Amino acid sequence: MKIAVVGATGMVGQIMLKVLAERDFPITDLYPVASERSVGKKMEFKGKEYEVIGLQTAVALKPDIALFSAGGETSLEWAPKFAENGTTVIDNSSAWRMDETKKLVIPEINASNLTKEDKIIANPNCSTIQLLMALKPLHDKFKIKRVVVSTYQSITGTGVKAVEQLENEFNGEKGEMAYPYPIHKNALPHCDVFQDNGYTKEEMKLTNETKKILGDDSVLLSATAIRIPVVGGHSEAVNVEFENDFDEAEIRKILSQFPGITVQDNPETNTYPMPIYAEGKDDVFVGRIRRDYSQPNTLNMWVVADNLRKGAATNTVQIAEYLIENKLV
Ligand code: 2RA
Repeated sequence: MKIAVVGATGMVGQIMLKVLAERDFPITDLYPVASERSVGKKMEFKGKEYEVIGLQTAVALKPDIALFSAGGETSLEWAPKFAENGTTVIDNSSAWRMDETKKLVIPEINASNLTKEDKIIANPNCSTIQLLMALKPLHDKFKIKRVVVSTYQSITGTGVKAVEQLENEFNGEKGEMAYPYPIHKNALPHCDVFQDNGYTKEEMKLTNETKKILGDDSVLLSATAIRIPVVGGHSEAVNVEFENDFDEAEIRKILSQFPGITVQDNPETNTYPMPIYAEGKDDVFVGRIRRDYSQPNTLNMWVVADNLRKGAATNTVQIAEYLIENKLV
């Protein structure tokens, strides 16, 4: 397979290359693609040296699949150019997620909807992916009525500048600010930009993408997205009300049996998911599973995942693997 990685020099792009190598993805030709200022840079992949190329050059090479993590503007302009040239694009930006002609895919949930005609496929937002991995199997069994979720998001979701801001603040040094306030010893109720309705774009992504992936506009969701000074992954406190009552043991069994989920849940041994241990792994970790006794048919749980892996790079690569396995490219 001829594979382009667009945004290859970025944080997610680098993790995509790492995941491609780890999973021994069937690559005959690799095209690391980045902005003009990075063209000509050298990078190593599986012991071989590659030169970064520009977008126009990459389109002309007609890769079979292009894995994008280069921001919404680049995706809006260049994904169609790749697609018109026969390349299947899997995009990590928010550019195509709510486009009704594009599919929003978590392989364990809805990859079976994909066809050869899907030439631009959207990867959901990181906080959506881990949430839906936990919600989907429960929705199928108990029908979700309403979700209230608070996220505790890693600074790696913002990018390198945020990681550098935390390091500088930890070391008592001045530096460029990724956030309007210090992040060291702090929590910012502010991920992405505020909308007119008082919610941030990050919070509305959870609301809108959840409905699209479940294919059910009746599902209600209210989110608060918080940035905290951790690097290993995103954590989410999830309160979910079902149309129907449930049995806790059955909840655990359903989650344990869902591919890509690991249940870590035993208060007697202080067993629960934490970002420090989720980092570098591809599973979504679920714990603190307990009935919400304040209202009927309602459950609390805690969901943690590496936002750069299952939340972005690994989910993208898994979609590409599905396309190959099902001869859709
Ligand atoms: C964040 N989910 O964490 C967003 C973008 N990666 O900032």
